[in-house]
Amino acid sequence: MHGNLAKRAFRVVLIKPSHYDQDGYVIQWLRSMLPSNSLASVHGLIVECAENRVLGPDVDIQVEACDECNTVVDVAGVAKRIRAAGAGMVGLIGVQSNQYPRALDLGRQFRALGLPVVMGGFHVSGCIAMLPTLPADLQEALDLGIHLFAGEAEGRMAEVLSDVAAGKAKPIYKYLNDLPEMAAAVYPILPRSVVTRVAGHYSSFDAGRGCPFQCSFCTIINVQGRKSRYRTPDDVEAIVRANAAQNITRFFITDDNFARNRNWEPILDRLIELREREKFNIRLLLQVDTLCHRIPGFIEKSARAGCTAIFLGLENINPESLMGAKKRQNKIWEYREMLLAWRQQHVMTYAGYILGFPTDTPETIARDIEIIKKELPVDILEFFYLTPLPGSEDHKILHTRGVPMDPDMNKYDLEHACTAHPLMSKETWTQVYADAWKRYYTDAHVETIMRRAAVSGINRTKVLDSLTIFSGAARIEGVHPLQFGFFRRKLRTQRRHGMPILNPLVFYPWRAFDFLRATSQWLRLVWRYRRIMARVAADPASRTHFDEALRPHTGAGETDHFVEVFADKIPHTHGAPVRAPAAVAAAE
Ligand code: B12
Ligand code: SF4
Repeated sequence: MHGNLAKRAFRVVLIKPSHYDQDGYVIQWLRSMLPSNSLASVHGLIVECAENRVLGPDVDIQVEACDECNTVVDVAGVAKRIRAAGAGMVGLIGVQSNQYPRALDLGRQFRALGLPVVMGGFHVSGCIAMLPTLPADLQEALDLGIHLFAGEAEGRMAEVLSDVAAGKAKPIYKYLNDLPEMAAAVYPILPRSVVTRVAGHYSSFDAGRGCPFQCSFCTIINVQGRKSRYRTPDDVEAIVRANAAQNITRFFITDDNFARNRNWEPILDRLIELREREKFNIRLLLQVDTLCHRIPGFIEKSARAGCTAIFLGLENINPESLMGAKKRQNKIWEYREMLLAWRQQHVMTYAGYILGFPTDTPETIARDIEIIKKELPVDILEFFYLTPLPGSEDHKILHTRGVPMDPDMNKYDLEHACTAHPLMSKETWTQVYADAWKRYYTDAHVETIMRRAAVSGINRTKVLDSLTIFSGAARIEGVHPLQFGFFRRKLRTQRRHGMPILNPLVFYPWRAFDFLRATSQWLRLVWRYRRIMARVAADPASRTHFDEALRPHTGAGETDHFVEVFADKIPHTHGAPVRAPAAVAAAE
């Protein structure tokens, strides 16, 4: 209808920046492992602006999107396409603190070419929400002429585009106190060409935002709020149908805690209908909390709706650490029951485990990992440093007290020690982190996990592939599995600002050696794990495998051994097992 009117174009190029590895090269893969929901959300918003012709009936808004984790950003090419359109802007999307230095470097290059740049995401929002003054790194962006967007962009994108198009964009857009409703919010959808760069062709959407809990290391509650907001089941169905129309039916639902989404049941019912009646081949990856098994029907319906794996914030098994971080909702005496409930539905479990709570020492961490291996039926354990992420209460407190924190945001990826620990030196903490991966992913424990998968009817190949990636990513590639992908790319010229671009004669031999080293380590790991799987498959005992972690509680008041270890640390809240430490000592 507007075709004849359109005389001008405005090109929006959306880039989700990656971050730098320890050598200063962009962490980038041929295929990344997980999709970016921030990119999908902002893409949806620009498409809405284009459909509504918010820049006038004669202006065609064009949009392109890429995730730098799986796509090389050609800065000159982007500039050329925007110039060819006649006008446009670059959007740096969903920038987390660890991605901020990379985002700034990209912004610097685009600004040098005279292009308008707008940046949003958790670093900008978290800092502006929690800190009394603008930190120096955000000021640096403003000095480069980059516009900052704090808060959520639903309902605000038209204003930003109009301001940029008119050359009147504000230095900072601040919408932190005015969180948009999620009912009827624009759909986060990416074109198939962007989604297929993610291994397994996973896309994503958020069925809700905000979380009612109060963990002190978390930034989410300070940016997206503690009041949960939800999409309607109709909207979720529409998102799934729109993706299915492009042959995409696998989704990472990025709600930090889908179990606390008030609409979880009608949403799952809708997905179950799509799967069972219309034969949509839906697969879901969910993030849930450790109390989700108490919600009647939640786990069963998740599995029926296509959930094959969940991420859990187990965080720690020491109640003292959990209380210290205000993670009061994690009840360690219920962990096993919760994990067994998922196993019963053949769903694989990934649990995050944080190292470096104030009372942690190398000995307690080693002890706790051994306890988990023996007593909790979790499949994948992933380790993180306790990190004062900008936007969290922890960060605000350290900042206010003037406690030194690492000034390099690139390190706020939960894989580095960013501040001092009361009991461990930085070297010890770093060693503890490296040792944790080794300690959990021993061949013997990998075999136990495979046997547990066999007896629980969990897809063994899926478990094996995850074990391979989670065991190897940090040790072989030096990156956390959540940042992992397939076939690492290191571009000589894409190096961190201020670091030298190496001579090709130095770079390529180094890169060839680096590639061969990693490839041979991966091949050896894959071969070893395949042999373990073959052994488990061939052993008839696998079908009847049983160990302590798989033993359900049989009677009231019965607890795991590890709960007894921490008996004197368990707060006497409702439902907690009451046991005197002395009695434990006697029992041992
Ligand atoms: C899904 C997710 C991932 C996915 C995908 C990443 C993504 N952003 O989509 C994966 C698994 C890859 C991931 C990994 C990590 N994540 Co993550 N992740 C999330 C999660 C749960 C949801 C992200 C999301 O979709 N949010 C919804 C979108 C819509 O919100 P948004 O990004 O803020 O975008 C809105 C606005 O900011 C704004 N906006 C954003 N960009 C732009 C750009 C422009 C131009 C404009 C105008 C507006 C705008 O508009 C958007 C729509 O409203 C968040 C928590 C959360 N609730 O957000 C953590 C979160 C973003 N992740 C976090 C972290 C720390 C990580 C990791 C570093 C740690 C780890 N090991 O897990 C890794 C490393 C990632 C990497 N280097 O690539 C932190 C970041 C905190 C911080 N200060 O940096 C968060 C906040 C969780 C937390 N622990 O506090 N993550
Ligand atoms: S449960 Fe997760 S999302 Fe909620 S406050 Fe704690 S860390 Fe944040």
